[in-house]
Amino acid sequence: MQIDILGNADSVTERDNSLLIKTAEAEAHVWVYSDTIIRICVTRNDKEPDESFAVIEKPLDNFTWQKLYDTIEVDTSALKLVIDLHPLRFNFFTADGKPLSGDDPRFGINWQAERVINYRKLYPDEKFLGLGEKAGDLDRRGCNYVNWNTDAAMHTITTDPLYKTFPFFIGLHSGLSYGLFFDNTHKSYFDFGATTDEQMSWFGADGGDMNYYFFGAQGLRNIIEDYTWLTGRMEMPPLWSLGYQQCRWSYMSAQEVLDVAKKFRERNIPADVMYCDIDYMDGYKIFTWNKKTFPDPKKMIDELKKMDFRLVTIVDPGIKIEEGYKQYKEGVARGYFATYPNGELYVGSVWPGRCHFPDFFSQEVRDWWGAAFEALTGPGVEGFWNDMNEPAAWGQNMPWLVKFGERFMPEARNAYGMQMSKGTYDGTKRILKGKRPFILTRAAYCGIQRYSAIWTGDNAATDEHMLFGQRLVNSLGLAGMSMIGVDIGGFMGNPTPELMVRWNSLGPYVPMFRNHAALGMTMREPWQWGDKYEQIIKKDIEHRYKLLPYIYSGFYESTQSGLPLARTLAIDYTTDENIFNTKFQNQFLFGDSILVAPVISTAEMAEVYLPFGDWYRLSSDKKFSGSQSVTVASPLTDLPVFIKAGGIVPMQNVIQSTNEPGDGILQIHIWNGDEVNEFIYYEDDGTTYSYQHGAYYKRLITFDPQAKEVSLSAVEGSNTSKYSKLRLVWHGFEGLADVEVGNGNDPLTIAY
Ligand code: MIG
Repeated sequence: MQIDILGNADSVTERDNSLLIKTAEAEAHVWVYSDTIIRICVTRNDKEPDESFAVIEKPLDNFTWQKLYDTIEVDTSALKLVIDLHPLRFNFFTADGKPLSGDDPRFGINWQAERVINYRKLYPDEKFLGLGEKAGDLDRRGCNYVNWNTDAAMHTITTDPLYKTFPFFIGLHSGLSYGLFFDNTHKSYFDFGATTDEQMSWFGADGGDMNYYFFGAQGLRNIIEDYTWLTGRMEMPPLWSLGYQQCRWSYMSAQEVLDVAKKFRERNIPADVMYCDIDYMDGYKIFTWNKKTFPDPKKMIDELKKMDFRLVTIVDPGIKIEEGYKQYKEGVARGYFATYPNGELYVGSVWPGRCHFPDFFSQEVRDWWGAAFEALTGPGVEGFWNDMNEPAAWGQNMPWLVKFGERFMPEARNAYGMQMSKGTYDGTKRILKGKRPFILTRAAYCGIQRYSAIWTGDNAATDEHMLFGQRLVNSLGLAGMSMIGVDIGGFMGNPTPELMVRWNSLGPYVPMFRNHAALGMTMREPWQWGDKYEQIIKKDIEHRYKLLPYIYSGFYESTQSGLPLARTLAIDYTTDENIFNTKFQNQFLFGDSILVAPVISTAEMAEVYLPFGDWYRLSSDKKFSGSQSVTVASPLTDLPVFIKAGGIVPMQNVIQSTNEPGDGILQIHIWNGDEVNEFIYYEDDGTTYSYQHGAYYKRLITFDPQAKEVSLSAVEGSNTSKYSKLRLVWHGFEGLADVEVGNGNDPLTIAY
C-alpha cells in the first residue's frame, strides 16, 4: 500500500478569501473564520471543499498573512498559524507565540489509499476532552475511539462506538487550551496517545478530506462559544419538555396511556409528557395509528391535554414495503429511497419487516417526510422522537454500496440521523405554525443542537450505567449539547427500588428528565416502588418543577453562548487536577451555581470534591470550604448537591405541570458569599417563537454582598413576568427574613 505524506509546497496562491497551497500529493486550503477559528482543508479532490452538515458560518473575506523564507504565517489578533512549506506542515500558536498544537514534523497529514490521517505532536501534560458520546474517563488521554453511528443495544460502559458522531475535542496543556473539529462524516478515528508509545496523537477517516477547524480561544467557555457559533445553537425548548417525561416501550393502548397520565394527577406527582413508543402504529408503519389499540388518537390526546399532558410519538426511518401504504407507494414512485448502485431499492429488515430507507440527504425527501407528520400533528402530537436512525436494521451493518443520492453508506452513515432530524424539525415546525416542536434523536452529528434534543440510547439498570450516563451528558456538553436525556431507571434490566430512587434524585439535574424502559421490563412509574419510595421520587420530581425558572434561564444561556446546562467541572475548574480524578469525574455543575455529585444507590456516605470557593449543601445550608474533598451523608433522600457561595437560584412553588400557573411568586434564592454574583433571568411564553421577535422578559439579578443589596435590572423584552411577586429567600445569612415585593419591569434594589 502506498503512503502519501504531504511533501514540499510547489505553489502558494491567494484566492478570494483563502490560501491555496499545492504539493504533489494534495492541495491545502486555509480560511480564517474569526480571530480564534482557522479552517484547514487538505484534499485530493478537485471539487471545492465547501459542503458541511455541521457548519453554518462563512469564512472572513480576507485575512493577514505573510510569506517568510520557508514558512507562511497567518496572524489574527488571537492566533498564529505557521505553515512550514518544506514539507507542508501546520502549527498553531497563541498570538504571543506559545505552541498550542500542530503536526508531527515527520508524518503530518498523509494518505494510505483513501484513508486520510493527521499525526500530531503530543505534549507531555496534554489532556484530551470531548468527542461527545464516548466511553471512558473525562480525560481521554491514552484512549482511542471510532466514530461510526451504531445501534449499540446492550452496550456496556466501555463500548465504542455508540450512537453519535461528534469529532470535536478539546486539548489542554501548559495551561493553554485549544479545540479541533474534524468535519468529516466518514468513519473516523481518534487516538489520544494510546497506541503511539505516547509520542503522537492522531486522527483520521476512511475517506474524504483532512478538513478541520482549529479553535484557539483560551478557556473552555470560549471554545464552546466559538464551536457553537460555527455549528449553531439550540432554540428555546418548549417549556413542557423540561417537565417530567414518562416513557415506556410501550404503553400499548390509548387506555393505558390515559390511565398512567391519570395516576400522576391522582397521586399529585408532577408530570408533563407521555410517550407512545412503536406499538401505537399499525404494523410499525410510520405515520399510522393502530386502529384497535389507538382507535381515536385525537380523543386520546384531547383527554391528555385536559390533564395538562403532551404526547411524544416515536418515528423510525424504515418504511414498510407494503402495497397500499402511502409512504411506501409515494417513496417508490418518486425515487425517495436508498438504492444499490444498479438502481435497485435497498431492502433492510427492521420492526415493520422488510423496509426501504428514505434518502434524508435530499431536500425534496426531507420536505416529503416533514409534511407526513400531519398524521401525528393532526390529532395533536407536539413531540417527535427519532429512533433507529444510525441507521439501524437487523444485522446492523448496511452494505457499503447502498446509496443515498450520490452518497454511499460510508460517507452517509454518520450524518443520516442528523439529516432525518433536520427533516423532522423543519417539517413539524412548519406544520405546528409557530408552536415549538420537541424533537428527540438517537443518532447525531455535530450541529444537531440546532434541531433536536438527544438521549444516550439503550443503557442498563445498573449503578455503573447511571454514573456513565452522567459522564456522557457532561462530555456531550462540551460539544454544544444542552438538551440531553438518559433513560432514567435504565432501559435494559430491572433496577432495584433503591437504584430507581437514586436515579430519580439525579433526574432533576438531567437536562431532559425522562423515565424509560424496554419491552418486558418491570413497570417504572413512580408508584411502582411502594409508598416510602414513591414519596421520595415524588419529592425529587417536585424539586425539578421548583427549579424550572432556573433551568429555563439555563437553557436561554445555551441559546446565547452555547454553554450547556450540565457542565463537567472541567469547564470552570480546568486547571484543578482533582476534578480529573476518576473518583470525582462524574460531578458537574448544573447551571452556574449547583454542583451535583452522582452517587451509587448503595452508598450511604459519599466523597465529594468541592472546587475552589465556599459551598453550601442544598438540603441543609451547611457550609463547606472548597479545594478539598469532603465525606458527606448520601442517603436515598439526599443526593449530595451543593450551591456555590453567592449562588442565585430562581425557583417557584410546586406545580403539577408546566401548564399550571402556580402561586405567582418567583422565589429568588440566594446563598451568602463574599463576591458579587450575577444571574440572567429569562422567561417567555414557553411555547411559541415570539421570543425571537422581542416577546420575552429578561433581567439581570445581582447579589452584592459589600453593598448588602440584591438588585434587578430593568426588564429587557416586551413581556411582563408570569410571576406577579418576587420573594427573596436567604441562605447562610444570619436571621434574615424573606422579603416579598411586587414584580414589575422597572429596576429594583433590595437592601438587606
Ligand atoms: O430496537 O422503539 O433506543 O428507546 O424504546 C429497539 C423501541 C428500538 C430503541 C430505542 C428505545 C426504544 C426501542 N428502540
